[in-house]
Amino acid sequence: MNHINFFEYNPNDTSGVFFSISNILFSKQTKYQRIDIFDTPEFGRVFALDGLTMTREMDEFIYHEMIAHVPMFIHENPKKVLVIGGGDGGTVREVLKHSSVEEVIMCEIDAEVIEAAKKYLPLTSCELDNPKVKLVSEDGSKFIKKYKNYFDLIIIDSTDPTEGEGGLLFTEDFYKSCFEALTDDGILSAETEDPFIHKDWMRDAYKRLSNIFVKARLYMGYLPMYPPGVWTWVFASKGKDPIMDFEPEKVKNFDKPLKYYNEEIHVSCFSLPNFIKDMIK
Ligand code: AAT
Repeated sequence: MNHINFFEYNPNDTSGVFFSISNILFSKQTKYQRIDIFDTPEFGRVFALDGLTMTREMDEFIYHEMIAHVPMFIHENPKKVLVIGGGDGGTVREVLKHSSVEEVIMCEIDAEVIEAAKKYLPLTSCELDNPKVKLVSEDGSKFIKKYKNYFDLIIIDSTDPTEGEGGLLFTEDFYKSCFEALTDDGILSAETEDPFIHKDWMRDAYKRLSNIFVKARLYMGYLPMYPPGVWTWVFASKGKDPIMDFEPEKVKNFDKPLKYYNEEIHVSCFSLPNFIKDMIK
């Protein structure tokens, strides 16, 4: 038995998960948060912020494919993409699978996350040195205000909104700035938490996005790395519909490998169970 364990507490501090650590690679308290990167016997390499799993090798592909490809396949020709947060690079990796993309800006508040990812998380950070990528270390809620009518796609890959800087990426004012930074056929996707332990945040994020955007649809996926194993995102646009404007052939003919997302998941992820429909009514 391995006695060096990682305990991850849910927000109420009365439940959580644990797993063994086989090797610690990096630990540091930065200006913004505590970063830990370590290997585990079961889940591969884990990247945690303030004691919460952000990504792990075994199943990060689910999160990153769902946040990126659902909106990417609806936009006809996404050229300019902004990723807010997402410092491990997983979302940028997925965005760059689309050959139409000319420029990706990743605005990650904590430069030390980017640095650590480049060094210790090669599987997610593999495209961060791509010449199409521009890395910015700024608060996304301030950075976004510099742009009007510029991005085809904005992806909000942020930490939980409970406290600290992460909260800035869940306000209606921030979503409004995103709307203004998008072109007329622009699309946004955002991570919007889970329907159990963060259900109020999920509902609020969805409602706020619905107030600002012409269309907003919540979608769902299975995600073992975040308790309780199911996760949601929101697709929001100035008109494009994630089902009516979907062309399954584009996904079928896609020339890059995808491990979770496919043309059937694209449609089915928008089918919500009754308890979630009730929550966001
Ligand atoms: N794909 C990585 C998964 C993450 S990491 C989210 C990132 O958002 C963190 O690196 C954090 O430093 C960054 N971040 C937080 N606030 C801001 C901000 N205001 N501006 C820019 N970047 C920010 C997210 C996983 C979801 C967690 C689910 N439990």
